[in-house]
Amino acid sequence: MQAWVIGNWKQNPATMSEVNALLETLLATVTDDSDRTSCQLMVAPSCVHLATVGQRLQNTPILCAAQDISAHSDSTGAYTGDCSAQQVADAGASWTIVGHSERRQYHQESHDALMYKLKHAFTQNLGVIFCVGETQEQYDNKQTLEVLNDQLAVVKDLLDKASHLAKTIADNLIIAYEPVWAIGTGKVPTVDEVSTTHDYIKTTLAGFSEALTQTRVLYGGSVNADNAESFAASPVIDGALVGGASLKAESFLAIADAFA
Ligand code: G2H
Repeated sequence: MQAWVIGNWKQNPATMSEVNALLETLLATVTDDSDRTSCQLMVAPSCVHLATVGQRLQNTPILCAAQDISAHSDSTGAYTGDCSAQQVADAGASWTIVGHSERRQYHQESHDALMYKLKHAFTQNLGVIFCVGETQEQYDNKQTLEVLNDQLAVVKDLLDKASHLAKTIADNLIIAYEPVWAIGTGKVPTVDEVSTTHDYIKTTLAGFSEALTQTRVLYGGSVNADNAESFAASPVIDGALVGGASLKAESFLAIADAFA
């Protein structure tokens, strides 16, 4: 299975000129070196940078994703501060992240809100990188699988409620397993721990629908140029969702090389 390496830029960089510099360095390297494209690359800029990045990446080997979409409507409406699936797709995104733990933590995103985000994304033909993962406390209490089960139930509920979207979901869903305690901390689980968790996610999805057996499961949480190779060696780690290390072209591309 082709690995996918996705840069989640979060609320970075600070300026449009830094965004352009990062983008041009990535594009110059990727288009000069066709080997780099054996791994699918994607970046998720902040919403204010999305249209510029999305337009620049049209017809290049790098895909563009939004970091989030509105739960309230897939198109337009009186939802101040929100951006809809239709709007981000029009701006050049073909994917969106949904359910990142920072959204869950700082914006109290509920099970239903996440389900509607998934539904709106798929309705507008956006792929979804759906993030799941346990907190430090849940990890310490050995509740990881239980937590993942609850979080993945969003996908099951959507399948039950919108069976007409089943094929779209199967073709356009990626799961990113991101233990909250590993995000931006430099702490990482062992490759064996991640592999066991990914096996569990894959089995759970296959239990929802046979069509989900091929769903990619990425690892995220303090992935960097030094540890990427160890994660890439696992046959059940299908790529990486990268935060801090995606803000420098050199480290992002080194991670991509590890998965290529
Ligand atoms: C986890 C990850 C990207 P970082 O949030 O989604 O960030 O690699 O900085 O831990």
